[in-house]
Amino acid sequence: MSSVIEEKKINADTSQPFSEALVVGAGFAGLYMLHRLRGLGISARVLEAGDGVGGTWYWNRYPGARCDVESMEYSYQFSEELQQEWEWTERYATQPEILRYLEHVSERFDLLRDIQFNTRVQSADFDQNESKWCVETSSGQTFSCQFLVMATGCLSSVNTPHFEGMSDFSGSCYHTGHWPHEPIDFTGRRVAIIGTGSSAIQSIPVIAEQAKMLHVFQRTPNFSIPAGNRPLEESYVQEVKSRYPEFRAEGRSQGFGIVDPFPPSAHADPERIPTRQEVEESLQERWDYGGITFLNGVPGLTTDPALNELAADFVRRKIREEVSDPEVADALSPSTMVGCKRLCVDTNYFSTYNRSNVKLVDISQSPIDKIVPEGVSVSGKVYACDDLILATGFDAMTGALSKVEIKGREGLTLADKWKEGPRTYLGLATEGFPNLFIVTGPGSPSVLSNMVQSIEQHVEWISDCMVYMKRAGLVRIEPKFDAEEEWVTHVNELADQTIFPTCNSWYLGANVPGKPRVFMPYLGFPPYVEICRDVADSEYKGFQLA
Ligand code: N01
Repeated sequence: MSSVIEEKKINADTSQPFSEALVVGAGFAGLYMLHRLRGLGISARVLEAGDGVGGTWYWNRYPGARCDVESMEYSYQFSEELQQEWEWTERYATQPEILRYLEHVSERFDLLRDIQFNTRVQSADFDQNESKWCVETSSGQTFSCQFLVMATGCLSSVNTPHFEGMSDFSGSCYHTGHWPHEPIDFTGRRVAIIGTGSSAIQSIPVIAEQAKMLHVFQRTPNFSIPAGNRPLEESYVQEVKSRYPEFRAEGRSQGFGIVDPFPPSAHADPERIPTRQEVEESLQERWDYGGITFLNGVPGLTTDPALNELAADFVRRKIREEVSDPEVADALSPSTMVGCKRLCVDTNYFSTYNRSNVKLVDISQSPIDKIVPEGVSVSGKVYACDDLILATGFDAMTGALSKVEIKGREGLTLADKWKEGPRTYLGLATEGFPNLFIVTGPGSPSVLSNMVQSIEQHVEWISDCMVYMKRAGLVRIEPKFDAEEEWVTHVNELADQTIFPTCNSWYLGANVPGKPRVFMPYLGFPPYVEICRDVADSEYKGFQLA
C-alpha cells in the first residue's frame, strides 16, 4: 500500500460516533457506497476489519489469484473519467492489479478519511424508540446510525472444514481466502492442497511450477474453461473506451450481466433448435475464445438438461485430450451438469496433471481420515507435505452476515431468522430489521452476475432510497412480510426452472455442513433491475415506511 494511503488512514477522523449511514466493509461495495452517499449529502462512515481497502481482493492473495470476469468489465462505471483513465494491463486482472485499482479509487475520491480500518463489527442492535442502529466493534467501540449498510461481500467468510488432528500438523497451513501478505515461496517444498474449486484451479498450476511435489486432494471435480488470458491490446482498449457507456449497457442487457462476445444475430430465430453440429461449432468457438461466457454457447444450456449434457460432454472430451493419463482424466471429469457449480476459468489447469511432480488424490470415495504431523492421511496412507493449503472456499452469501450478531425488532437475531435459510425482499433488506440494507445479499443476482455491476446497481438503489426518505421526512423502512414471502418463492421458482440447483454447490449452501439447502442468488440481471426500478418508482411498494 502506498505511503499516501498509510498517511490518510492514520488521519481518519473517528471522533463522531453518529452518522446517518454506517457501512460495514471497504471492498467494491463499501467504497462506492461511501462515495455515493457523500455526493448525495448523507453523512457516512465505513468500518473495515482489514488493514486496507479491497474486501475480497484484500484477503484472497493466493498464487495465481485473478478475476474471471474481464477487466474492462470488472470495474466501476459510475465515473466516466475513472473508466477512461484507468489502464488495465491484462484481459483478466490479477489480484494485485485489482487491489491497486481500489487503492487508486479510494485516493482519487478521497475516501480514506471516513474509513476506519482494523475494526471488526461484532454486533448491531436496532433501537425501536429512536429508529437507530447501535453498533459495537470487537474492541468495544460503539457507533450509531440511522441506516446500517452491510457491504460485507458474498465470498468473504472462509469455510475451514474440521479435520481431526489439524492442530498437530508440523508444517505451515494456509487458506486461499485468507492468504498471508508476504509472498510464499514453495520452491523445493512438498505441498498438499485440499479442494478443486476456482481458487485451487487458479493456484495449482502456479504452485506446481515451484513445488518439489504437489498433491491435490479432490472431493468433486469441476468444469473449467481456458481463460485465454493475454495482455490487453491497445486497439481493443481504445475501441471499448470510445463507446464505454454502450459497452456497459451491452453487459447490463445480458442474463449474467456480462458482455457476450458472440451475440446471436438479430435475424436468428430464437425458437429454432440448433443441430448437433452447430452446437459443437459454437462451443468450440467459445472454448477457443476462452472464459465464462462459454455458458452462453448454446441457448437453453442452463435450463435444458439434454443441451447441457452436450456441453458437459464437450468439456469432458477436452479434459481427455489434455490429460495424458486416462485414469487421471476420468477422475478430473465431472459427472454433474456444467454450470450448476460456479464454472471455473483457468490457465493450464488440466495439463498441469501431466507434470511428474503433481499427483491427484481422489477422495470422493474415501475422505481424508485426519491430518497428522507429517501430512494428510487418506485410507491410512500418509501423503507427506511441508505446506498444507486449504482451498476449501467460503460460507457464501450469508456467512459474513451471520457472524455479526444483528438484532432487529423485538430482539430477533438475523442468524435466528435465517436458520432455515436466508429470507430477503429483493436481496436488499429483510423483514424485522428496519433500516438495514444488504449490498448483493441473498435473493439478488450478485454471484450470478458481474459483481461490480450488481454492486453499483444496489448502491444506487439503496442511496436513492435514503434520499427519498430524507426528503419525505421518513425515518424507517422495512420489507413487508408478504412481499418478502413472495420474493423468496419467486427466487426459488426461477432457480427450479434451471439446472442450477441440481448439484451440491455453494449457491445452495451445500458446501458447509449443517447449512440449510436453499438456492440463494436471483437468476437474471436485467429483469431484476427492472423490478427494483419499479419498486422504487411506486414509492417502495412491498416496504413499510414510517
Ligand atoms: O471455493 P469452492 P473456492 N474435504 O467452494 C473442497 C469465487 N472465486 O474458494 O466440491 C475435502 O468453489 C470442495 O469440494 P466439494 C468463485 O465464485 C472467484 O475455490 O464441496 N474437500 C471444493 O473442491 C468461486 O466459485 C475467482 O466436494 C473439501 C473446494 O474445497 C468461489 O469464489 C477465484 C472439503 C472449495 O471450492 C469459491 O471458490 C476464486 C472437505 N471437508 C474464487 N470442504 C475468480 O474470479 C470443501 N472441500 C477467478
